[in-house]
Amino acid sequence: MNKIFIANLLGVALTAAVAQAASPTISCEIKGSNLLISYTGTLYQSSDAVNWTEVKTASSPYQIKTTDKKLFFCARESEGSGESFEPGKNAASQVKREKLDMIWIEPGTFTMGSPENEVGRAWYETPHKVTLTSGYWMSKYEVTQGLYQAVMGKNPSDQPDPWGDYHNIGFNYPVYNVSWNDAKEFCEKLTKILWENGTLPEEYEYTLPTEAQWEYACRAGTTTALNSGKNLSDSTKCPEVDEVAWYGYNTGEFDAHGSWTGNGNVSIVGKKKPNALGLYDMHGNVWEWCLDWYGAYSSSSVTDPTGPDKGTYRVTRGGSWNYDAWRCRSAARMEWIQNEYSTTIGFRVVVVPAPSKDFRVILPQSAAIPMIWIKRGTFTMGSPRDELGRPRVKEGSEDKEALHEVTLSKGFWIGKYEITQGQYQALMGKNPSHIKGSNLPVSYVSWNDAIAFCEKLTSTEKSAGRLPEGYKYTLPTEAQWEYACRAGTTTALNNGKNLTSTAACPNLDEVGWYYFYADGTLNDTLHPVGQKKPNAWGLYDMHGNVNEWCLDWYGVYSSTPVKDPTGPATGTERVHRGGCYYDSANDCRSATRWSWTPDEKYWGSGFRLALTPVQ
Ligand SMILES: [Ca+2]
Ligand SMILES: [Ca+2]
Repeated sequence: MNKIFIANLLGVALTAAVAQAASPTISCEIKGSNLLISYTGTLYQSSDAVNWTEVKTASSPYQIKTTDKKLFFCARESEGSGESFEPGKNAASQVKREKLDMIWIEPGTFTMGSPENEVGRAWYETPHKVTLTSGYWMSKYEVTQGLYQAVMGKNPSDQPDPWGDYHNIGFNYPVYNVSWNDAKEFCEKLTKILWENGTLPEEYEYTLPTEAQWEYACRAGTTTALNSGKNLSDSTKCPEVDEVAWYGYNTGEFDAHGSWTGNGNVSIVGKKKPNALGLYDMHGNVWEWCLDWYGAYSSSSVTDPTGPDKGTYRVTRGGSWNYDAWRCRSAARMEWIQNEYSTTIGFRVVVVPAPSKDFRVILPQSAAIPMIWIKRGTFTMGSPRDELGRPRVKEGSEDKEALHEVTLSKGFWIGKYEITQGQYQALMGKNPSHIKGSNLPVSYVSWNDAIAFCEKLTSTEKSAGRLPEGYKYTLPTEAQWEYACRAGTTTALNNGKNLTSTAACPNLDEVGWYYFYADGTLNDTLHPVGQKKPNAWGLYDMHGNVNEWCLDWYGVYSSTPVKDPTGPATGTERVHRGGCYYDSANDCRSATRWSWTPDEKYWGSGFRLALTPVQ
């Protein structure tokens, strides 16, 4: 695994609000493999949004390759260093490509909390063994004002504290005046931008570190009060803390009674000694929001702790520029209300696997409907002309399964199984199926019946507060159905195989219930869902068992690429997919299309649920 995670932000175009007429301007444009930067004033560049150098040879428009390592640009009226770039004031910034250095943290076990004899410790730092089973990436620096501005388009540090005092403003200072909610919003927006650019895999996300991830990364193997391997010689003013942190006694002063006398301030990130992993300012400068609710530690060993399920306060770590030495120790903890903000709190980010988006809808009588998340993507819908079992195309007539490229621009959820009779009974209070069994797929339902089920589920889940605004339960579109069925395959069947026969076919027998059993005898019944092999995305019975209603009216396919197709606006028959228990092999292929009028029903008509954004 790469030790350094590099995030390239392509096409993020955010211009700082220019407050004064004299302020410089900057804009970027990608032309082919070049990045064109037009600006007024002096141009500066940076590879990490922290260390800046003037581009002395540049004149506007300045052209570089998009692969150039210097990826962060700003323009300023005259010469200056990074700390004097004030977002929205004397400097304008635009980020076309941004590189954010993230440091890889190996999984491992450590002792969280502090030993009884540690100078400056607090009673609630109970030492206990913590194992982190997964590695993660952590940002080298606290999130800077420049980075926050680039992502959020504003700089909250440009505001006075409750006493009317301003603190340091500049690209390279850590962002402050951000609540836990603001920090989470930043992570979500950064994740979304990178997902949309395709530069962050959808399985990963930016978020805040858990408290355990924070302390483990901070310690970098040390067991002392500080990540330099040293302990505190004094709990207030302390030379060992001064080596690694901006804190009360090197940014301002406390008087002899321990009262803060003011004059302190945040400092530029990365100026104190880093820890063994290369992380800066884990001690001091700004407190850093962690993901967890604040709670008492376990005294026994724990694995991948995430804090209490709920709480009143969120955790911050590391101390800050206006606190005593003891507050800046690796084990020191502090709690704040999550919408509170202060000039002393900022954050840093981690990249972790995104939580699984799969979930279960729980119906009354404990009938759960497992739903699988299907990522957006592009696939070829239809079947090649030489696929065994496909309808032959007569000269001048419609090719029912014409190959064409389909892009689904949004992910969606789809049922892992066909809707069962138990689930149908639990929600609708009846069971229309001709062969009964709670684990059998519901059959003998019309398109109208299936839609009624979806509408009732949407309304009950919405009133229970379990369905986010803007989403509804529905049937998959025909394109969503085939995309989910194929799960990346281009063959007649979703196990990557083609048919060997249009009637009895051992390849189909692996993945679906159809008219022939493996021994050649005839199948005349429904089978419990989930007994055949699932496809690569974990979906069962896409081939056979019951035929599955789709949302669309039946229509002729486009011959050109299409995005998010939903079928014709009107029609007489609705699409049905996958074939059923009494169909032949050729009728159960991934590309096979069926259609029936919306009020028709028969022994093999069932459906599968989808959850999608309301169009
Ligand atoms: Ca810090
Ligand atoms: Ca089926």
